Amino acid sequence: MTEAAGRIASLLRRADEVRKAAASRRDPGPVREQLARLLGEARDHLDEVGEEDLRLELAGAIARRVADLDHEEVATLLGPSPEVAVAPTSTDDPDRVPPGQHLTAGFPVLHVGRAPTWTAADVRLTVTGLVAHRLVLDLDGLRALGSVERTRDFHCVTTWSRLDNTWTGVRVADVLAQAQPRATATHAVVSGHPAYSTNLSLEDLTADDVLLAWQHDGAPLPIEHGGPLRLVVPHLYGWKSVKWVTEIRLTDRDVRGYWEERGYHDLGDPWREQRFRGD
Ligand SMILES: Nc1nc2c(c(=O)[nH]1)N[C@H]1C(S)=C(S)[C@@H](COP(=O)(O)O)O[C@H]1N2
Ligand SMILES: [Mo]
Repeated sequence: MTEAAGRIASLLRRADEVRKAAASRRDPGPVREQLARLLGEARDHLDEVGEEDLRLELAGAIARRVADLDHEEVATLLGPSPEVAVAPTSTDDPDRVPPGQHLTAGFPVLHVGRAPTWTAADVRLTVTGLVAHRLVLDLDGLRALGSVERTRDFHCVTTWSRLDNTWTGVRVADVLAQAQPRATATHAVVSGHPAYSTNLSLEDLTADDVLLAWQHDGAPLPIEHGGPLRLVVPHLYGWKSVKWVTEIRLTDRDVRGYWEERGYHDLGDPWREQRFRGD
């Protein structure tokens, strides 16, 4: 290994140690600054790495940590939602918590940009792309398609999981049955306010517990958690569960969304710890 590569590797090791020690801190601000500095320094040495494969590998290792830092910054800014009931923080069933996750009693609020000030009357969901019937549905139109309840755990890639969330809403499968996907449709891009999006396979999107939800734990979905209407995809990491959802677009290929563009995994299965591309 070249000198520069060795230097980068040791900066990344230090960054990982700093990050581990930070988990118990109350004020993560200074730790984030320290991490950003270490990662910035590591990046500064990249051009000195002569061998291309090694340079790319190190660039990827740095980029993953930067993406994680960005994501966490958004999370910490908003803090847990106070109005939501306390969730269990322990379970007898070790198989219920995916690898690398810990349980949280609260419900952290996590999003890029600002929450909208929508009421139920503002909900418009467009279902478009490779469908026989393009749909524009308001909340009443969605409710008319049938309402179901599913109690599921929620896993965010920033390592918190919240157990026993009861969601009420319409199954995406039932909405798509109205739109009639064309035979060529294999994936979807789901978009939400203000400029958020994510990619999903049609198979993931039409699972029985994937809902467009308007209630959480028996109460109207709070705006900070994506109310009046959000997507819930319990079997994948939380970034797939688009809040303030506005559009489902069916495609014949996998088109990356907001976090996938920034290095997160295209699939995002918490049980296989698919956090970043290549995991
Ligand atoms: N519109 C929108 N939806 C979003 C996000 C976002 O930034 N914007 N963040 C995602 C991420 S990373 C997570 S973990 C969950 C968090 O949902 P919560 O705030 O209800 O906990 O929302 C997801 N949906
Ligand atoms: Mo997340």
